[in-house]
Amino acid sequence: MDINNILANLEAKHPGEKEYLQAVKEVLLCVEDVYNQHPEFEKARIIERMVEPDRIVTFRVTWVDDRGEVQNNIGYRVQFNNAIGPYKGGIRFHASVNLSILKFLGFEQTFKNALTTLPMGGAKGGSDFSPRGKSEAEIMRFCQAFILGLWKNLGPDRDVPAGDIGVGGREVGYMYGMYKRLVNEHNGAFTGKGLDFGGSLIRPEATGFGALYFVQSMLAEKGDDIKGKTVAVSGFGNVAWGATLKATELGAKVVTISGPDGYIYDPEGVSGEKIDYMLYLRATGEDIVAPYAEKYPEATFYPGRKPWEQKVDIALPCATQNEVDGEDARKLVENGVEMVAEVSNMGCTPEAIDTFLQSKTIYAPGKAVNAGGVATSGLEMSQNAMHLQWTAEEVDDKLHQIMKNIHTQCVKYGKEPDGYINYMKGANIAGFMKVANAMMGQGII
Ligand code: 2IT
Repeated sequence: MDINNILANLEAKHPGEKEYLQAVKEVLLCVEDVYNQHPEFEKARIIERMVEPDRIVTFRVTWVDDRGEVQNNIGYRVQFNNAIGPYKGGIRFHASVNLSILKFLGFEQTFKNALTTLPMGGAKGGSDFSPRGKSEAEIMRFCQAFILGLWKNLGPDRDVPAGDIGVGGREVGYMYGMYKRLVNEHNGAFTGKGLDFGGSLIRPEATGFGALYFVQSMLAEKGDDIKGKTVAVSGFGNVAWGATLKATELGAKVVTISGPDGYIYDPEGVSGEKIDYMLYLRATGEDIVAPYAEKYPEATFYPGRKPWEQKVDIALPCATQNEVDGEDARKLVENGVEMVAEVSNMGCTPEAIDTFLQSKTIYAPGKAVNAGGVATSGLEMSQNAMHLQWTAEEVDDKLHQIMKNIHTQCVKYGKEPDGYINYMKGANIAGFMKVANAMMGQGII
């Protein structure tokens, strides 16, 4: 495989799609060696077929705001790859959403979903709609208008969306409600639904819980334990909440959370009612964390800064892509961070990852660490298909097993001769091999 040639061709076809090209480059660099050991892959042009989405749906979303004014947004669904199962992946509502971001997310999702071992292909969707400051009624009307543009492409065996940034249980409920009305079927074509209409127990917690199970495995691999560790978390949404909840339950101390306005340092730890307060902060819809330091005076608010300047044992980026850059990584390493587990998708820039790998700091990528979210979505699909509901313990046990298994796959493909585990390489190779083999088995299509 000539990586430079493939990337140059992609760049010429999709100029300026920097997040997408970044995600593709990372995977290609990791799988180059195994790919070259399989001439049949090259013959079938597996890489060229895998880096291009199967299909992209783009649509106008028109809705009326509370002042009676007509608003227009763009909606997208990137159906990336369905070699392993129906298209599956979240919907993101954020002002920054564009095709490059959704293509990178759909590409990553394909390998992540393969790692879960459940039958799910990869997809991602969303809109440049910003939920910040919108009323409940505006959110509902937007969700309904979004589904009007997308519903024909969805279905439990076709494409199953869920939440992501800006889309939680409330938005999934509104979207699924409109979808159900249009197809006249209660078929579970969304995951992350409310518990009263087909949702799975533990799905809200799953991304954060799964991430901490993965961190436990990483620590156990080096004969260590999470008890007493200090943890820096970024973000304050659903993922940061679940991670903080489980880290605290396991005996670690989470000392930071963050928002677009800056970060909070709480030396006493974000625990107990403070974890619930994150949910309250999120529900205000203002997208700021500053009020935490007013409510809890032991905490300090650092406006416009990121938590990676604090000395901690474990760093858990839980906010968004490229939130840890080279300089942040250098600060973390200088302060002796023991491990960095990305819970956000592609949370670290390539420069940050290089800094971790060169200093032999343990680093694991989002597609492994955060796979518990979509894995539990897969479990929700199973429950819907069987028309039953598992207990929280059943779902949590399965999630635990899945995360352990992903860790084992990463070690299998990522262990280097000196014993250092390159989790990025391990996750990318394991995910790639499964997707490649599934595509090979289904012919040239
Ligand atoms: O990035 C992700 O894996 C998600 N936003 C969850 C996707 C899903 O289908 O549950």
